[in-house]
Amino acid sequence: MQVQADTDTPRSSPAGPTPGLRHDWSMQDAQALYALPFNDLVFQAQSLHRQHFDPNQIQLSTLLSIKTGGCPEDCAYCPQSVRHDTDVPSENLLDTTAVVTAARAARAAGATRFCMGAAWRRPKEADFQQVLKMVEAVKALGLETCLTMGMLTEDQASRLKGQGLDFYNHNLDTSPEFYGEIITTRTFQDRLATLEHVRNSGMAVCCGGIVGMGESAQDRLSMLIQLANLPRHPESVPINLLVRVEGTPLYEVSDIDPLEFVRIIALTRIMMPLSVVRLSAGRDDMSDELHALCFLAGANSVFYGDRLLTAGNASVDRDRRLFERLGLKAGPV
Ligand code: SAM
Ligand code: DTB
Ligand code: SF4
Repeated sequence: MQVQADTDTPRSSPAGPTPGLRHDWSMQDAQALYALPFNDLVFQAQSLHRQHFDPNQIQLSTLLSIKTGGCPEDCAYCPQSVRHDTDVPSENLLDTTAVVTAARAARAAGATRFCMGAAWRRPKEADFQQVLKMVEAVKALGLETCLTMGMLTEDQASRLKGQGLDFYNHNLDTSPEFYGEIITTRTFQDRLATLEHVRNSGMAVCCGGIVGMGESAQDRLSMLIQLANLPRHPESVPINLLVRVEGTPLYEVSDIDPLEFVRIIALTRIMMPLSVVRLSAGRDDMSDELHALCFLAGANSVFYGDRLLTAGNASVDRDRRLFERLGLKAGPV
C-alpha cells in the first residue's frame, strides 16, 4: 500500500488538514498494513520516518503530576481514580515554586518539554488560574509546555493558548467500540469535543492511547483510525503500554505480544507520518531490544525522568546508556 505524504509539507497547520496527508483510513486499509510480514511493515515505517525526521534524533518530555489522586472519573487503568483502592494518595495542587523547581531539573537533565498532569475531570476556575501561572513560569525557563487536566471548554483552551501553552494532551485512550469497558463517566464524544477546542485554539494537540488493556487487535486499529481521521493529525501521538497497578480493575490483564506492540508503533508512524510518535508509559518493563525495535518502527519521543505521573519510568541513567548504545541524539525532532 502506498502512503502519500510530501517530504516538504509543514509539520503542522493550525488552520486544518495538512495537504498530502490521509484522513480517510478504513479498517480494511489498516488491516492490510497490520497483516504485512513484520520486516515489510517495519521497513515501510522506517522509510517514511526518515523522509520526514532525522532517524537518530529523539525528543524528550518530562512529566510532573501537579495534582495527584482523588479523581472522580472511573478510568479502569488509572491508579488516580477514587473508585479504585490503590496506594496513590490524594494531594492538593502543587504551588508554582515546586513546579518551577521540577521544571528546572528536567531542563538540566536534557528534556525539551515539560508536561504537567492533573487528576481532574475538568479544571475549576480557581485551579485553572493557578495553572495559568505555572504555564507562564515554565515557559519562561525556555521549555516547551504541555498540560493534561481533563476536559476543556473552548474559552479555557484559548486562555491557555494565550498564556503560551504549546501542547495540550488529551487521549482517546482506546477504540470507540471498547471504550465503554474502560470508562463510563466520560464519553468518547466528550473527548472529541475537548480535542476540537484545543485544535481550534491553535495549540498543538497531543493525543494517543493505551494498548494492553484487554482490547482486540481490531480495537487497536480502530483507535489509530480515529486518530488519523481527525480533522488534523495530532502533532504528538503518545502510545502507552498499560502500566498495571494493583487495586485497579486491569491489574490482572494479560500481557500483549511485544512484536504486536511494535506493529502498532509502525502503523502509527505510517498512518500519521508527520506526527511525533511517543513511546510512552510502560517502558520500565521493556527491554533495550524492544525499545530499539520501537525506534526503528518510527517512535521518536519518550517520557524522560524516573517517574511518569505516579508510576515508575525507565530511569534517566538507563535511558542515557540506551541512547548512547543506539547513537540517538536528544533534542527537538
Ligand atoms: N485526568 C486527565 C485526563 O484523564 O484527561 C489527565 C491525566 S491522565 C493520567 C492522562 C493519560 O494517562 C490517560 O488518558 C491515559 O491515557 C494515561 N494513563 C493513565 N494511567 C495509565 C496507566 N496505568 N497505564 C498507561 N497509561 C495510563
Ligand atoms: C500520556 O499519554 N501518558 C502520560 C501522559 N500522557 C500524561 C501519563 C502516563 C501515566 C502512567 C501512570 C501513572 O504514572 O500514573
Ligand atoms: Fe482521572 Fe485522568 Fe485518571 Fe481518568 S485518567 S481517573 S480522568 S486522572
